[in-house]
Amino acid sequence: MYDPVPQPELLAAFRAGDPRALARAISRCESGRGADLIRELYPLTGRALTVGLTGPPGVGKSTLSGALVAHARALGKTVGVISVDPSSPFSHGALLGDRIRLAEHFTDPDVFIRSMASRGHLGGLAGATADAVSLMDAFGKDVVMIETVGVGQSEIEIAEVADTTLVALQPGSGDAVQVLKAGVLEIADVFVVNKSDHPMALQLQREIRSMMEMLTYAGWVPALVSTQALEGKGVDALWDAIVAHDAWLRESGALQTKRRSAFAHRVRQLSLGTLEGHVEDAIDALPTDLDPYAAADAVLRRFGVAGGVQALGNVRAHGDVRATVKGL
Ligand SMILES: Nc1nc2c(ncn2[C@@H]2O[C@H](COP(=O)(O)OP(=O)(O)OP(=O)(O)O)[C@@H](O)[C@H]2O)c(=O)[nH]1
Ligand SMILES: [Mg+2]
Repeated sequence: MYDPVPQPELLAAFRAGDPRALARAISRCESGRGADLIRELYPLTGRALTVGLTGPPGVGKSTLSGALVAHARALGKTVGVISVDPSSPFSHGALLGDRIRLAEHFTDPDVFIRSMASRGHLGGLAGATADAVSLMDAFGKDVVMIETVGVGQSEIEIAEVADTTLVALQPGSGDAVQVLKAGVLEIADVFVVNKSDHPMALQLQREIRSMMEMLTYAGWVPALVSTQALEGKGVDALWDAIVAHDAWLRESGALQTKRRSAFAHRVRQLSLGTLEGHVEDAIDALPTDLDPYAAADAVLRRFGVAGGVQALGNVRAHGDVRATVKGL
């Protein structure tokens, strides 16, 4: 996409609070040309309350987002909403649905809503989405919410993007079991039982409590809130739980640790994403007569990894491949 606005003009408009500049900045990051913008604006980040909201399809995430936006606006806070669609960049149905559910906020200049696809960007969810969060934060939004559909990696990754992660579940759907399977239990700072008007709502609450009993929590114990997003019921309690978690993060010092880990995750995703491309190129260029280890050595030598595959082998023996990745 041709984007004719030069960087200095874009930055000036961004700093002047022009929402079109924010939109354009996000697009630039989405198309992989955002490094210079992020470099300029990164010092302005770190102030927003960032809230990730994940859960299975149809649980009511967008309705909840809408209700939370209304709540935050009533408190005088400016809000950014990022709706991530991990399935496909062309899922207009979902976007249309979100448009309807968030419709009342589209005309509010203090609410900025953006849908984006998580696939096809350098760094995955943590790449494009984290850039968008940074931009909304730098733009001065008090609250930034990120909605992702809970299918696989993206719902786990949201915990690396947001300070506070909400996991929404709905009664009568076997959601609790799904959550256990997918490893989502560990990322929830707040469990939201939405559709509390459903007859199985209490049952789901009990299931979540007994799942939580299987874990030992060192610091924060996840809050459990039930909501009826359509009616806005329980949204005040949900907001209070978000604020309580944020306060705990700040008071306990966990915020710093969490942000450092989020930063590392982002850098790792960006560099590994780039490296992967280079590795593919190097593999394409290999002679055909090498065994796999010699070939990998040749590839690794191109990136200056002393010791080649042997280095990885040593670490693998210690059962920690990640350490090698970190040590690269
Ligand atoms: N009964 C009941 N229905 C609700 C409630 N909250 C949301 N819904 C309905 O549930 C359906 C799905 O809501 P969405 O907000 O689109 O759910 P979502 O999780 O964003 O869905 P995807 O983005 O497609 O994964 C809609 O028809 C909502 O009207 C609630 O508290 N009670
Ligand atoms: Mg939705």
